[in-house]
Amino acid sequence: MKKYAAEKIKNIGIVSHARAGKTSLTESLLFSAGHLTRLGRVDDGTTTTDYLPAETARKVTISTALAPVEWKDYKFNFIDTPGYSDFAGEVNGALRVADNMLLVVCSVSGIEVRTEILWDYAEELQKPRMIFINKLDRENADFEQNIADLQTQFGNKVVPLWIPIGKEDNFSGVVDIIKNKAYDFTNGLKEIPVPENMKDQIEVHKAQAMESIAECNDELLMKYLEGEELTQDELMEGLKKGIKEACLFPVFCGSAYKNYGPELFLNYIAEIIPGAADFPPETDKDSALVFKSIADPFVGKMNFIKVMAGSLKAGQNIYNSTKEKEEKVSHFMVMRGKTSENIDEVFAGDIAAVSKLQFTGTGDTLCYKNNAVVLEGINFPEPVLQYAVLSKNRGDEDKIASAINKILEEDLSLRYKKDPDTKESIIIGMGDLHLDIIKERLKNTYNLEVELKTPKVPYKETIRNNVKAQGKHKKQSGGAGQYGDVWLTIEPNYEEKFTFTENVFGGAVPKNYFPAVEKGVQEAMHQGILAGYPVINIKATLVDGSYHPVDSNEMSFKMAGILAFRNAMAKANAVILEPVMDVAVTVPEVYMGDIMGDMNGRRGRIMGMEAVGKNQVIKARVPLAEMYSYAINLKAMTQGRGNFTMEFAEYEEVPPRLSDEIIKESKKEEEN
Ligand SMILES: Nc1nc2c(ncn2[C@@H]2O[C@H](COP(=O)(O)OP(=O)(O)O)[C@@H](O)[C@H]2O)c(=O)[nH]1
Ligand SMILES: [Mg+2]
Repeated sequence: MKKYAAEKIKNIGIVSHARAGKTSLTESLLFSAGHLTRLGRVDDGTTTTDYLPAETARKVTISTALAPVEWKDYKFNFIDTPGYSDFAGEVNGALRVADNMLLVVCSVSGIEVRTEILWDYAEELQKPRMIFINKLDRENADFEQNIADLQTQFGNKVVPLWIPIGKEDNFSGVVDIIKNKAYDFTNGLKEIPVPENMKDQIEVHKAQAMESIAECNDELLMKYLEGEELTQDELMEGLKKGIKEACLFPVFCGSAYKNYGPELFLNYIAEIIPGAADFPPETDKDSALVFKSIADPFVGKMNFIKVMAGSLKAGQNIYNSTKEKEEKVSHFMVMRGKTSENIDEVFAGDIAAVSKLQFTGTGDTLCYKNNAVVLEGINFPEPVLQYAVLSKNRGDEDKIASAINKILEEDLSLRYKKDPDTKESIIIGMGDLHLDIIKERLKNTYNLEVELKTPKVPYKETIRNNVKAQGKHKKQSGGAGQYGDVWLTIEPNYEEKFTFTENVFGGAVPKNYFPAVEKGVQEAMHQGILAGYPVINIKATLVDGSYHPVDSNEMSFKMAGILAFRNAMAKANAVILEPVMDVAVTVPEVYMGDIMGDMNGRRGRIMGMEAVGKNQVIKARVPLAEMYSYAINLKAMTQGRGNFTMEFAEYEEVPPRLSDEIIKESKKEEEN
């Protein structure tokens, strides 16, 4: 592939609600530019960018893929992203490096939840964006309704540049309302006369477009307000500037499936969409940001990069400034779906891939050591759906852990940890689809079968009363005897997990046995007497005891400590504690009532709420036991508009009924 200057490179992240047609549109753009000999189909698993086995099997995109298009003397780097919110991290990575966002809207479905969320995200980033209304060939496609909805939702700076000719099955071309030209798509791209019967419709849209364009440009606005017509050149220039400044959002349309529109669309991208050189560089030091990584035993390890300034040349001296490690690069690659072409150097504004790096992961900066810089990384949403990972086959546990650790290298929306209390391996992902795919990958790629189950709650036990009890360990069966005898007081200690002191008079227990007694108490605390959970918040004091000059030893006093603790706990009004979380739920206001009602059902206490932008944030204290399915329930309650965070707050006593249940459950487990 030839070298392109930043002025000729345009990076475009394609995003939408799932199934609006991103992958199909990407395919038809590649096809229209002559990069493909036939137009692949998502449903046949033959597209360029849905190439992973998990993608062709499900017919959905789960991983960002690159689709560079060479058009005239330009290079457009299209980035096809997944639509499901489970893979929002992939989208964030793509939008971190794409100067433009192309939002695809299905004409039949119109604005969907992810359409809104993605728009809001782009708004936050002040990212230039354009809209492609797709599937105009389908029954019930309604372009005018789409425009009305988009303008209601996102404002009158959403400006249709094309108006479709014909509807549904008869959709055949478009009219450019600014240049007043018409095109037919049915037999390749062909210019045709503007249909007479569309003149009124065109006039209405053109008047609106003129007003919107003028509003984004002071000079044009003056002229416009004085009642002068804006010329076509002025409109085009105003449009270009408005798009770059994320003030105007042009709308294009067509049918990816029929390949109606993409070729013309490429011309407009060349003409009016800002290029890599139109934005101020983040740095002046040669550097690139890794925005996606693949770690697959078959593909190998691969990192996708965008060069932010200068250039990076293959060689021994590439420096990962984030990890502070040197990397060897034998060559870079231009990727198109899964096919690649090797190159030696990548220049500012361009996107490429690099394989076999040792230390490098997503979000890292690659540069040169003698002129290093660390670029801003990528914002990944915190995953919230957790399961315990259980191996279906005994003995696979270590292999599962190492396979998941491999996957973690590429997937920054995934967490994996061992729960120190329950000893379970916990995986945390973005949603069921995400974790389902991980599970499938473990099976298909690593031949490891796992089951995902609701994690065990790490309950604890503690006491409510101050008590004193004895523990006596005595054995005299031939040979050397064993003798240890202690009196212990235990009391609740809300500040700390455990403290141990002694208050022994007159050497009733010799000093050198104190540590053994403490050890015994600590050991006994690993398993409470109610249901076997660890005991916390205890202050224990050794107050008295007795010893035997010959038979006493450390072991015996440790045993005495264990017995004393158990005896004491039995009398101390022991209770079961559960972890309670600080939860913050962010939802549009209309869902507030539902969220609060649902929180009651989860034994949650509302702690407060506040308005943040157009959303409400509800803060609540909720037992962890009630939160394991919340990611799924919240999605269902809000159609995916809500999200939440949670972190550990404190341990609280479980209500009596639940306590009985937990105790019963533990007895059952003991019997098994
Ligand atoms: N009729 C029609 N179907 C389309 C069009 N574009 C995509 N599709 C279909 O819509 C479904 C989802 O398309 P896909 O490209 O995977 O959407 P994505 O999830 O946004 O990548 C597939 O079955 C496509 O064949 C279109 O323009 N017209
Ligand atoms: Mg797709």
